[in-house]
Order: sequence, then C-alpha cells, then structure tokens
Amino acid sequence: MSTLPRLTRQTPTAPIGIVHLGPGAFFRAFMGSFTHDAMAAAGGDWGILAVSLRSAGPRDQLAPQRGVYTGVTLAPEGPSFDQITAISDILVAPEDPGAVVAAMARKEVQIVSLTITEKGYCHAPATGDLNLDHPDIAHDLAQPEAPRSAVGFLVRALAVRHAAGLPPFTVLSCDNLPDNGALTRRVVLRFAEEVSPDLAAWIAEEGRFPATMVDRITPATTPEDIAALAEAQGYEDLACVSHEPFRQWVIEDDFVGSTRPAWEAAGAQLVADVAAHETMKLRCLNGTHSALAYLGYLSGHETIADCAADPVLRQFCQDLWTAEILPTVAQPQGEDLPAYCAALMARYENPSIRHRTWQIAMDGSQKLPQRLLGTIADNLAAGRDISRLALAVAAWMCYVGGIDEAGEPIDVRDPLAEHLRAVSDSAEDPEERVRALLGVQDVFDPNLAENEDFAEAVTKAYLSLCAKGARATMATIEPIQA
Ligand code: CS2
Repeated sequence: MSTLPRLTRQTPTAPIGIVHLGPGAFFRAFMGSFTHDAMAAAGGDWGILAVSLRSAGPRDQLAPQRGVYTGVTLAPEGPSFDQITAISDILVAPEDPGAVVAAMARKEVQIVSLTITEKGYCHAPATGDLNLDHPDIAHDLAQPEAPRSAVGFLVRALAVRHAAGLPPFTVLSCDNLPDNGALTRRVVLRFAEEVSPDLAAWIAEEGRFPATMVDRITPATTPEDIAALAEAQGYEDLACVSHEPFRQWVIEDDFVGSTRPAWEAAGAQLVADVAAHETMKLRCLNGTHSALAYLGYLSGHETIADCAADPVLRQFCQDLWTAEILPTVAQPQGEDLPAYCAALMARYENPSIRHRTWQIAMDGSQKLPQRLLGTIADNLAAGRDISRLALAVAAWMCYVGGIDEAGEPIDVRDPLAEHLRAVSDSAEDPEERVRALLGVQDVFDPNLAENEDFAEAVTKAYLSLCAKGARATMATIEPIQA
C-alpha cells in the first residue's frame, strides 16, 4: 500500500457539455488533453462525462481523484507532467444504463464522442455494414432501453431527444477507422431503421457525424508508469497516462448548430475534409505499426522502439513507405509526405516509449482492411509491387496461428481469435492455410482474396516465414532506400 497522497482535483468541475464513451488511455492522452487545453485557452462549458461501457476500472481509478489525472509526456530527453481536469464526472454503463441514456439526452450535452476501438462499432470490417447478429446489437435491439453497445446507447439517447423535441447531439468518432464519421453514421442509421424509420429519417436529416483523424502514440499504462510518476511527483495517480509529445487532431468542422469547444485553440485542425489526412495517417502510421507489430513480434522484438533500432526492420519499414505505401497516398494540404514518414521513424525510435508489439498486434482482424489491405488493392490496380505488404499479411497469418518462431504459444487477442485459430488449424499444409485464411470474409473482401497475384504473394511470403523466420525473410529483400 502506498503511503503517498492520492492525486485529487482541487479546482471546480466544468458543467458537462460532452459525454464520452470509452475513457481509456487513448482518450485521456488525446481528447481529454485537447479539451482541457481548449477550455483553459478559450473557456466554455465543455466538461466531460466519461462513460465506461464495460469495466468499472476507469471509474475506480478516476472517481476517487474527482476526475483529475496526470498526462505524462515521454520525450526522449525526459518526462514532463500535466494535470488534466476535463473530466467532470464518470459512470459505468452496465451498472445503470438508464442513467447513461438520461445523461446523453440532457439538452446541455451537445457532443457524444467515442474511443471504443475498431471492434466497438460492431461492423463487418471488410464491408462497414452493421453486424445485426453481433450479440450486443441483438441484445440492444431486443432491449433498447438498457443498451450495452455504443451504437445502442447512441440510438436510444437520440430517440429520447427526438421524443422530447430536442436537437440531436453531434457524434464524434475518434477511432482509427477510414471515414470514421460516415461509418458511425451508417451503423447508427442501420440500427435506428430497425427501431423506427421516422427516427432514422430524423437522424439522417438533423444528425452530424464529423470525421476525424486522431494521432498520439499512447501505450497501455503499466504499474511501472504509476510507480515512476509517484517517484517523480510525490503522489499516487492510478488514472495516469503516458504518451509521446506529438499529437495531431484533424476534425471535419460539421457540428450540430456549429457548436463545439474551441479545440483549434489547443492546436487541432478544423477542416472541410479529413479524408486525405486520414488516409495518410492510417496507411503510413498504422499500416507500418501493424506490419512491425507482427513481423517484429515474430522476430522477438518487444517494442516498436526495439524494431526501429534493428537495422533490418528499420530498412524494411522505410522501403515499405517508399515503394508500397506512399504511391497510394495523396499529399494532404500542409503536409510533406517524405518528411511525415521521417518524423514517424523518429517517433518510433523514441526510447522513452515502450509500445509493445503485442499491444499493437491486438484485434488485427479489425485493423488489417484499413491499414494494409486497401493499400494492397490500390497497388494491384496500378500494377505496383505488393511484396512487403503481403509479407506483413503473411506475418499476421503466422501470428493468429498462435505459435511463435520458438514454438511457444502466442496470446492472441482478437474478437475472431478462436475462429482464426480453427481455420488455421484445419489446414493440412501452409498453402492451404493461406487459402483458408484468405477465405475469412470479415477480414478479406472476396475481390481481393480471389486476386491470384495477391494470393501468390501472400503464399510466397508465408512459406518463407515458415522456412526462414521473419527477420531472415526481411533481410533477404533488396534494400531500396539508403
Ligand atoms: C496502434 C495505434 O495500437 C495500435 O494499433 O497502431 O494505437 C497507434 O499508436 C495510434 O493510432 C497512434 O496515433
């Protein structure tokens, strides 16, 4: 038991204007800190009601501290500390779903924001359609007044507002999905149609679902992080979050009644169209993150910084950008793509950030389409090289097979983990295993899976991974960029 005092808020809470679903580490490092800075710079009643959709953990960490937590900025030259006070209150949805709906339906709430991870949208990753058979969606359609899913909460609260003659809130997705605003709109409308066509028509007409590009590298908080903060600052903060110095938030400026915090006062970019920024970030950052996660894990690297320090993986990553990713990315206004990638490598190298390959490898079935497969489809259509991207996909196939290169089991975390393992185990030989995994339609669009060039490239890469291992396979690729 620590003898240090617990961090506790000393300042009054701001009135609640935002309900946020999914108050985990990324939210705290990102939207919490942007909103804190925006209120400090420009004021406004934008206190956040943080709602945990599953575990009581965030409440147990935050409530005794009255919502305040420390953002620890891990710069290569050393840490700095900020106390973030944007959270005004916190609820645990399963304890009282009705209270969450009531809070979302209050007229002072203008924005409901989401960091629920890819799988929280309950969609089929390959198509973007709401999965009506998802157990949480089936539950929420049967019992709409006591939802479990984010989609169920959004639609229920919008229905209550509609019935009360209030305007809808803006729904702000802050997850790493392509066109995250349109995707959220689509799953919400699909669910609403099942509830009432009138409600769906009202949401379609009046609702706003701006797209966002979100970026800040934020590893999961560890007990060591909490201990290091206690040592440095002399207090105990169980809700702290550690992150890199960099942050970038590009937001489509399309809010109900044009009402939102002055996030631009905190450095956010409010723009008319986020698409180019989003593609750049998802393909350049998240694409190489996932490639390094699978290939790095199989090579025995624990963190992204370890991958960036290994000349073989570093070269692979640089050439992946140059030959296979950048040719598919249009340069967004105000960005320089080669400089963007050079800056990414510097961010990956940051020795203060211990971002585990295992953490990034999680939920690959939900991440692969937007991070790697769209890039592959574009290259195939243009007749360009896909060998490195195919190697990353093959490494994911090895990873979800559940055994590493030393014959040890891998702790695969993925909503489809069991299914993927069963598909992998059912194959008689490696070629058949690749074909069988390409047949998983939640991940692979059939048009891509049936492309012979793609299937061949993945098979060749997979056979090499089986024969030589990940690092030796990457080492045999002819380097492009010095
Ligand atoms: C990572 C992202 O865990 C992952 O899959 O690729 O969380 C990544 O760190 C962020 O998108 C960076 O903004």
